[in-house]
Amino acid sequence: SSDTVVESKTGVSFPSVLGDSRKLLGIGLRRKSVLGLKNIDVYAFGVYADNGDLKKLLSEKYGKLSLSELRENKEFNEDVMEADICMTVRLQIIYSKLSIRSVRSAFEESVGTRLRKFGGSDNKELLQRFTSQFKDEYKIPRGSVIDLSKERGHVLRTTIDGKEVGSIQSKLLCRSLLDLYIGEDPFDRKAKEDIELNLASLVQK
Ligand code: DAO
Ligand code: DAO
Ligand code: DAO
Repeated sequence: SSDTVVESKTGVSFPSVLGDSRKLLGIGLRRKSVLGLKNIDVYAFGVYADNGDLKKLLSEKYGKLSLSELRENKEFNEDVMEADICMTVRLQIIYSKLSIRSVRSAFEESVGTRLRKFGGSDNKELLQRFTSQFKDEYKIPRGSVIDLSKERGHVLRTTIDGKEVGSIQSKLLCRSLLDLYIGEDPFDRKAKEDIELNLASLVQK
């Protein structure tokens, strides 16, 4: 239907709006190579941002640039990741054998790299605080929906199948998380391009 968007490779569908005002900007796939032998599809993701926040916080600075100027503007992307914009990254799990242990180690690798990059070397404790929250009793079978929602004031709220599992106020964590999807070395380049194009058209006046 017109109010969902389907990821073509996996058939997973995403609503085009979450809540009242978070708009879907792009969808993609998180893959991981195992032992250098094969790639597994771990989850499909959709990135959403609050339309009103985008306009309120970024239109004044960027609203008069053309689409192509915006897409080449590195500062625009930085501002999207740094500003106090409500956003959600929705993950829909595809890989059926996901253990908490592999979530923890993937997190240390992907998010950990960014925490060090943006926050300096002193973030071992922060990282451990996050991963220790991944309780071994959580179950994340194929089909699980994990929402990583950035709320007002850089609060990251995590839900699994609609049930809240935790919430952390950390600008550094929010920035690091968004970097996985729209930063310099994203999981899915095509998704990042789509997201940037949609962001640009939403802030245009
Ligand atoms: O079983 O060793 C293995 C491969 C599993 C790879 C898991 C990657 C996990 C990615 C993070 C998922 C976050 C919900
Ligand atoms: O894909 O490498 C990655 C990291 C994605 C962020 C994963 C966060 C998972 C939080 C929920 C875990 C609950 C057990
Ligand atoms: O410290 O209040 C707390 C509980 C935090 C729970 C954290 C859950 C998982 C956070 C995932 C971050 C994904 C980037």
